[in-house]
Amino acid sequence: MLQIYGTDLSSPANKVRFVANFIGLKYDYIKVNLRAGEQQKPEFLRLHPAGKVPVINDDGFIVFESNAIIKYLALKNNSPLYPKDIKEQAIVDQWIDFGSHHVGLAMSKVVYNRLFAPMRNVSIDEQSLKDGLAFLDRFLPVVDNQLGKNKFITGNKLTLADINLLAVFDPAEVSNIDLTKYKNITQWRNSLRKESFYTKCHQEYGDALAALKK
Ligand SMILES: N[C@@H](CCC(=O)N[C@@H](CS)C(=O)NCC(=O)O)C(=O)O
Repeated sequence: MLQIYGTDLSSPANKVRFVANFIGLKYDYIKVNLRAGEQQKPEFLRLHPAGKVPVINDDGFIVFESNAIIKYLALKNNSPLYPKDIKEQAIVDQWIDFGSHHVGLAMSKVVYNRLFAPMRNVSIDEQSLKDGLAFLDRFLPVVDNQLGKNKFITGNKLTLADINLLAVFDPAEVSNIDLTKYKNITQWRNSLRKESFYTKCHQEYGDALAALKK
């Protein structure tokens, strides 16, 4: 059976579970305790040489990097989440890359400094936080504008580009990032977060954080 290695506070790992749930795949979810350093154990480094989640093991076929994994799962299962037409696929790739390399990178600077650094008693990098917030101010209107044109990010069909961004935005509230001023993002996000592919993982990202603090 498909194995997904992840952890509840990892947006890239949750993204893989959202996609697997959407497609309707059966899988074992194997939690890797990053705080305990399990990702650096030799057996895990055999799956991911840099010791990161997510990784999948699909009957002996190992893949890491969440975007590579979700494309593999969608293609293998003939899912409309990743269209086969090369032009449609290029547009989905375009928004996946924009979502990860621009919005995701900006989010991660803020999330790291406001959520993970305090959790680990590590000092905050004020410049990195400032950069992250400035990039969000620049890129979020682009996403909001795009979502004002269509129901989903690339058109009228849900694709991997939406699920990628949904995962990227997941830690917004717990990191004090106000998305409510972006009306289209908020509407799109609220409706996707009601879907079972999402609620099978959590009601919201804050659940995973609350569970950790228990
Ligand atoms: N670009 C990677 C990001 C993977 C990543 O950074 N994972 C983090 C958790 S969100 C991790 O495993 N960190 C553990 C470590 O670096 O030791 C992806 O999309 O899969």
